[in-house]
Amino acid sequence: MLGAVVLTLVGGFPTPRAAWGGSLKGTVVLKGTTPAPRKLAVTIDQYVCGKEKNVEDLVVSPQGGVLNAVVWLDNPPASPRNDAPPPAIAMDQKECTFVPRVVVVPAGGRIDFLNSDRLLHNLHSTPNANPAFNRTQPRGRAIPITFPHPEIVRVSCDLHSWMRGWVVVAAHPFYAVSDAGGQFELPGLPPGRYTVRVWQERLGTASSEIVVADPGPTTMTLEMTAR
Ligand SMILES: [Cu+2]
Repeated sequence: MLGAVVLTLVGGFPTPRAAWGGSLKGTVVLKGTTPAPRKLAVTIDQYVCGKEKNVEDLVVSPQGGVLNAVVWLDNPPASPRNDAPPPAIAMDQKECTFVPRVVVVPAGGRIDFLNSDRLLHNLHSTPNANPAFNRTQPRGRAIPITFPHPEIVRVSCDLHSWMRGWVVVAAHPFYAVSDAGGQFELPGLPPGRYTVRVWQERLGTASSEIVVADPGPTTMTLEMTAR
């Protein structure tokens, strides 16, 4: 996970970078004491899964940066129409872990769920707005699933209780996932005042107001609190 790049969603929507020169760069940080990392013992399928797993529902850098937080604008600028089909995005299962753990897909876009492990997984989710799925998945079988509606969808495997993945279905192009340093970037913004929202699976949500200037980049820190 360390060294992961900032993931910024542009595919499937018009590339906003071409439209406006403003940019919002920021860091998601955990305020206060970082909870100690947790491990859990693995009792089945150790030959693939290993003997223990790190519980990665909250990964914080030594500087307090939060990995895998999803940041978006509550009041996005209007973006030009784009008829290109949304790209396919993959979420793999490796050593009994969803990789990447958090992905953003535009509404109407598709995730190809993969299984690189030499054992059976099961892909299970009961979203609210999107269709539910519960599929057994042998090694090498790709399962494409389309997500029509904006929502945060939790994905799990019934065979390996610790496995957790998140599909964030985006309503517009201005979403980003924070990297291992907690950093994110939302490019292609016109100047203006925005409400920036952040969600992290264990920390919940927070929001903050920011005025984006042109030329940029404008920088901000989004603080989250352990609970
Ligand atoms: Cu599994």
